[in-house]
Amino acid sequence: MTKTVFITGATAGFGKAMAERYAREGWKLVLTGRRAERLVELKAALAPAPVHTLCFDIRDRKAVLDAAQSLPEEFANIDILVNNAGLALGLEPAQACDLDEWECMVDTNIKGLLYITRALLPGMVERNSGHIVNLGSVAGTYPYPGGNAYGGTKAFVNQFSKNLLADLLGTRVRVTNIEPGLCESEFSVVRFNGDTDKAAKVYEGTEPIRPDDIAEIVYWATTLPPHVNINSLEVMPVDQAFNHFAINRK
Ligand code: NDP
Ligand code: 8X3
Repeated sequence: MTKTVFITGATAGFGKAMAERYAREGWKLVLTGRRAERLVELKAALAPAPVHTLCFDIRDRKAVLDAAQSLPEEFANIDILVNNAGLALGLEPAQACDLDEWECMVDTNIKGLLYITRALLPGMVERNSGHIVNLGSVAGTYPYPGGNAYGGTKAFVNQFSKNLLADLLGTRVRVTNIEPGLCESEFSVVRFNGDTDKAAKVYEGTEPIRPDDIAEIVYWATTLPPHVNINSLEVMPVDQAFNHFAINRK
């Protein structure tokens, strides 16, 4: 039977690359995002793959729950939920951050992820089959200046993923937290509020991960034999590594 993958934030970056990857393998796809025109374009580009699009803001609890309820019968049994929609806003030190931006990251990266997970998880448990893939980040483990609330939201994703596994013991539902490092997508354009020059500088002179790389990793993790669960997977470009502790000297 053809399987169904539900990808949030499929209008750009990782989500779009994952949509293309699963479509190539003949999966049914439910693709979400706020930019309706991009969903229309993506569906056309993926044709003849069976695609159902849902346009909603993941921060809107009612919209999320209504969208999940509205799935047509042929797309209703979700085999994989990829909680990918998310964003970082700003890179200012905490004391200078915009509280609205912090709230937006919490509402999107944490609350939105919770809404759609809560909506689709019961069906997976009932069918005793399913896989939730969360997009965490290296920022959820390793602090860096300006990472503040964004890193905090991704630390939540890490811990929530592991706690889901605790609750799901005894079922065949899998949970994986993918934690990428530097990857070129629209991520930095969003982070710097549309400043494309500033965003391009993040990747200047280096070879970042590409969305296709993440799509390949997610596809691999979700097509392993059903008794195997990748709990978490950190992935960085070869051009990225760790730094030493910072010390303030007087
Ligand atoms: P992009 O900015 O390229 O894509 C983000 C996607 O999320 C878009 O499709 C966007 O759709 C969707 N989205 C954002 N906010 C909302 C919202 N309120 N409601 C619905 N959809 C929303 O970023 P990436 O592909 O790079 O990032 C995907 C995920 O991976 C994020 O969770 C990010 O934190 C994480 N990540 C990214 C890394 C990177 O370096 N790029 C590294 C580590 C993790 P639309 O605007 O149409 O709503
Ligand atoms: C995105 C990676 O290092 O910009 O999650 O926070 S980083």
